[in-house]
Parts: sequence; structure tokens; C-alpha cells
Amino acid sequence: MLNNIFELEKAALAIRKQLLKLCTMQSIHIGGDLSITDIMTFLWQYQMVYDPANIKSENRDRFVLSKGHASAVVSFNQAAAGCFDAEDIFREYATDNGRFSMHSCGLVNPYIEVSTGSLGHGMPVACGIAAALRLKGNVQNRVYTVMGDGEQSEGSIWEAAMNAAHYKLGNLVAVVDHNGLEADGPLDAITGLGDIAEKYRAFGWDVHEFDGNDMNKIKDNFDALPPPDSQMPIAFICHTVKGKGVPFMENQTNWHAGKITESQYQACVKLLDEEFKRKWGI
Ligand SMILES: Cc1ncc(C[n+]2csc(CCOP(=O)(O)OP(=O)(O)O)c2C)c(N)n1
Repeated sequence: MLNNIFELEKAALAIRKQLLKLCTMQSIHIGGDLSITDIMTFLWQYQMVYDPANIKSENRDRFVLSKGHASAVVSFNQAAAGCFDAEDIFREYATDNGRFSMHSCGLVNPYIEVSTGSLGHGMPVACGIAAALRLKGNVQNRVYTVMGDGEQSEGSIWEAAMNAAHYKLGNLVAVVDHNGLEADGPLDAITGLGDIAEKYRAFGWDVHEFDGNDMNKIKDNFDALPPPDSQMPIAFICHTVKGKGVPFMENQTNWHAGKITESQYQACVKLLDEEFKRKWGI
């Protein structure tokens, strides 16, 4: 477990570079991978309780990537945690018998709790898992799910939101990656969310809104979570930048998914390294 901001940001930097390297080999959902890299690094390298060597242990926190197209950032985080080798991802990604692909598939990869990719399904399943933990008397573990903001258009999200409050699922933490873009354009031009925090509040959730690309803010909010046996589901509305860290990708609909050249990759790595060194004065 990484326990300070420097180490967590260093880990997030390494994962951004791995995502970009994969992006030279395959088209991946790079924009939405990069927007949640900080949150995902925090979850997998600090927050969640799990044992990479015993991933199905009953006393684990559960993670469901509801925006299943951002599977690569989960895989690289799991590799960083020791679940498997990062080289496995580069070798197997999008191959016929590979464990890793553009969407999360639990049939071929035991480290995936729930197969996702069809938007609007991960969150309801996460609610079901949270309810099941309660029924089994588990008062120590949480269920974390990460959704897209475009994904909020799916009606099933709101059925689940209503259900989670009704069943007092305080062991459920739902993150909304509020990056303002979908696959085809700006959220506000497709289906605007209005005040998304107020909507979750109206559904009976404990809601917190913060910058999801700021590791300090992420840590402050997760550290302040009430215990898993509390009674209100928690929504983290995280303001993020799609393509975060790579200037030509940031806030660009075109970089929802795509591939880059080797020279673009080298330029990105140089830039990311420089920015990290500048920030930390090293
Ligand atoms: C049910 C369903 N409809 C459409 C799609 C195609 N699709 C994949 S990603 C995406 C955009 C989702 O936007 P958002 O949730 O904001 O994701 P992000 O921008 O964070 O990548 C769409 C429409 C899908 N995967 N599932």
C-alpha cells in the first residue's frame, strides 16, 4: 500500500505512461482512462482492502467499473498491485484468448469482479453486491463503483440510486467521473446533468464533490468516509479532465478512444515526466 501523496502521484504517473504505451499498440479508451487514473490509483494502491494473492477472499472490498470501457486503467493498477505482470497486458491485450481487452471481462480474468462495457449495468450490480454483503452480515467491507457522467443518462443508474438509499447501503461508494464529455461530444449537448450532486442528494445519498485529478482532495474525501456499516450510500462527484495529463488529448471528444504513434508516445512521456518533476521540485 502506498501511503503518501508523492508515492501515489508517482504511481499514477507510471500508470499514465503504461496507458500511453498500450495506446501505441492498440486503440484504447484513452480519454476516459486518463480522467480516472488518479482515482483508480488511489483506490487500488491505497484505499481498497484486498489480497492480490487471494482475490476472491470473502473479506475483500469489491470494485465494479461501471464505465467498463476504461478497463485498461484497472488492469494496469492491478498489475502495479501484484495481481499479474504488466507485460501480460501488453502481450495479451485484445488478442483472441487474452485476459485484457477494451472492456472488463470477468469470464477470462478472475480479477474482474463484474463484466462491464454496456453502460448503466455496473452500478446496479454494485448495489446488489452491497446488499448481499449486508445480508451476509459483512460489516467491514465496501463496494466501490466508478461511473461515467454520460452513463448517468441510463435509467438503470437511477433505479439503482433509489434502491441503494432505500436499503441504506452505506457500504456503497459510487464515483461519478464528471469529465463533461461523452463519446460523441460534450455532455451538455447530448443530455445535460444539471446539478448532479443535488440529484443524488434528492435520492437520499451522502454526496461530496471534489477535483478528481487532485490526489490530496481524493485522499481527504476517501479518508473521511463513514464506516462501512453506516446507513447512507455515498456519491463522490469527481470533476475531472478527459485525457488528463496529455495536452493534445485534454477535453477533446476525438480522444475518447484512439491510437498514438511512437513519437507521440515519447513526447507524452517527456512531458509527463517534466510536469511531475516541476511539481515536486526534483
Ligand atoms: C448501453 C451503452 N450505450 C452506448 C455505449 C457506447 N459508449 C461507450 S463509451 C460511451 C460514452 C460514455 O460517456 P461517459 O460515461 O461520460 O464516459 P467517459 O467520457 O468518461 O469515457 C458510449 C456512449 C455503451 N458502451 N453502452
